[in-house]
Amino acid sequence: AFLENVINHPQFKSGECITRFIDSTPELFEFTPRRDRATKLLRFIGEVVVNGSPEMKGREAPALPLPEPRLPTLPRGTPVPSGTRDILLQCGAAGFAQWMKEQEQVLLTDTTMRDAHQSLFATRMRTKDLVEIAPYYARLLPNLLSMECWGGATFDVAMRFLKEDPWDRLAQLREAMPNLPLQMLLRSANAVGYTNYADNVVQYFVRQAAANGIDIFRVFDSLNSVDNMRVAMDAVIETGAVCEGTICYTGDLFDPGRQKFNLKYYIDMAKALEAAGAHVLGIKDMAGVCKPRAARELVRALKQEIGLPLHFHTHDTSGIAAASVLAAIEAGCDAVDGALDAMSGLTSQPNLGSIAASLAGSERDPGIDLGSMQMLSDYWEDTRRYYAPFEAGIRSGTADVYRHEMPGGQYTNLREQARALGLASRWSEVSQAYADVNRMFGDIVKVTPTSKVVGDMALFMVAKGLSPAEVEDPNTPIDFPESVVQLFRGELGLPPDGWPPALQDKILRGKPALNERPGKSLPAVDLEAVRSEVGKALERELSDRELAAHLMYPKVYADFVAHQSRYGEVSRLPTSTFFYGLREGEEISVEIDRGKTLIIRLQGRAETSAGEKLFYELNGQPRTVNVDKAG
Ligand code: 3PY
Ligand code: ZN
Repeated sequence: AFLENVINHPQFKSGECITRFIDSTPELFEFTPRRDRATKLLRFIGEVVVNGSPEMKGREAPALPLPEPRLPTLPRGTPVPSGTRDILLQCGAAGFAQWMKEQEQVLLTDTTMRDAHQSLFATRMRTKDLVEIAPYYARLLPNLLSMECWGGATFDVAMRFLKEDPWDRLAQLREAMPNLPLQMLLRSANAVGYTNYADNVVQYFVRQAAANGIDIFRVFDSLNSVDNMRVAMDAVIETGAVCEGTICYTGDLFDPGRQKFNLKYYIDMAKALEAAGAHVLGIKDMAGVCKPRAARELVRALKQEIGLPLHFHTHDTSGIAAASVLAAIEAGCDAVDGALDAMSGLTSQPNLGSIAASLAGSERDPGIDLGSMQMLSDYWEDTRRYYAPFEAGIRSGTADVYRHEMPGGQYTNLREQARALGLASRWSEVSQAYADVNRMFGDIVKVTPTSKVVGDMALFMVAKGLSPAEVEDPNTPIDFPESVVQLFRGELGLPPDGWPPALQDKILRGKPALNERPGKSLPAVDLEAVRSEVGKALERELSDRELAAHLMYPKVYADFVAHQSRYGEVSRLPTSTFFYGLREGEEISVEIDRGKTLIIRLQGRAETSAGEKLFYELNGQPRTVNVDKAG
């Protein structure tokens, strides 16, 4: 089969040098799938060694080698104890919510596997690093309310940058933590994307997520429109999973000059979510602007007005978020979010270990073992070092967050975008522009994806030197960014009080705007037609999960599939190899399947006319790979 492949190959027929031809033509080896998989990975590693990871452009690698992350020590064969998920499986979603309300101790959600790395290092944590520690969570912290580990930006980033399958991540985490509820963040009609999808696409996505292991869906809308949340919420409830209907907190409850987001606003929204069938009420303070006094008052009022358990989420951008969490707990909040020590603080969640320690011995003592939390945090401390190039470099909390109100997950990204546009030294102008844009847009909720539009407009204004007065002046012509036009057309939904009419007229220039939720007019997608069309293009049958990935991100998904077919399952590589390649003499083991391991060693490198020849040892056998230098 090999010879036949060689003889018939067009490059061979054209007379290209045979060794180079074989090295650079891995499709010849397709008759042995295992060897082929190894070849693809060797090629990927070679590309990173010679040309660097595209992910690392403009970033500085840490000093290598880094120490192996410390894993907790547990006696061999420690069984998985029963945990919170067993309660959910026994009682169902409504019974679980009732159980939450009846607990005297405060319940804790660990966000380390989702929001913490999304907010600290651009969502770059790889599946391998999550799955490695997951079995220890199952054994050490079985009483956590949940592990937030999926959704938000992770779906996109997994495929786009990490070249791994987000569904595979979910499956592996599900298997490793059978006793813990897995929680995801769902952007209502935007699902895990940045735009509203057709209703049946949202429903299909929710069904796949539930079928593949999500127990708790935190559903929010980026304009706090309950109308826009209904389709997603109904779909979640139908699967039997827990629906955490969520209000996004913004503004300042106690600012007399800012009455739009007052107590009544939040209570009305909470009542609407309760009426819509939510099992739990989420309070999502995505920017970390809910001051302690506001948290106390909000929780007290919501506890009085609605019957759902409350789950409080905030970010530590200001540096005092733990005070808000403790205030919420004192006021009777049933559950709170935090990240383990080494992944907490700054734009991430406040420190879960410290929150637990400060409550120890009190009425609301979460009853979580502090030593176990410390061991898990040690792992994160070491693992975080591998992602140092993606960190934002901020070193302290900032009270400026009360002015700009940027979500924790956006703050560092926007700073990076500003830097890329040469505006790094003008950050305080960007943050002022962000606040100005919010005011011009009518004072809106800013969270993915509306926060992205506000950020686009703020950068646009600073880059072009535009003042708010010029933006609002009907006689100053402005070519608004496309995302702003889409927002004002209503493509992300409608704020409950509509858009400021004069600015909307200026932006839309007479083009029509939607006056109801986008899903109402988006035609249903013929899912089976799409499945067969995409399957044809990829020359294989599309699974339900693959179809869902395509529906969210057609182009990103197609690029991911192309990457996989050229380079194989790169998610199996150690993180150091994935980002930084191999050093000469370095050896790694890569489990490509359960029980099937490749031992890869880079023996040496030699220059060639086009690039480099890499000499590997693969399971003790010599292998060479030629890599062209990137142009
Ligand atoms: C997301 O939508 O990804 C968020 O984290 C919003 O806070
Ligand atoms: Zn968050």
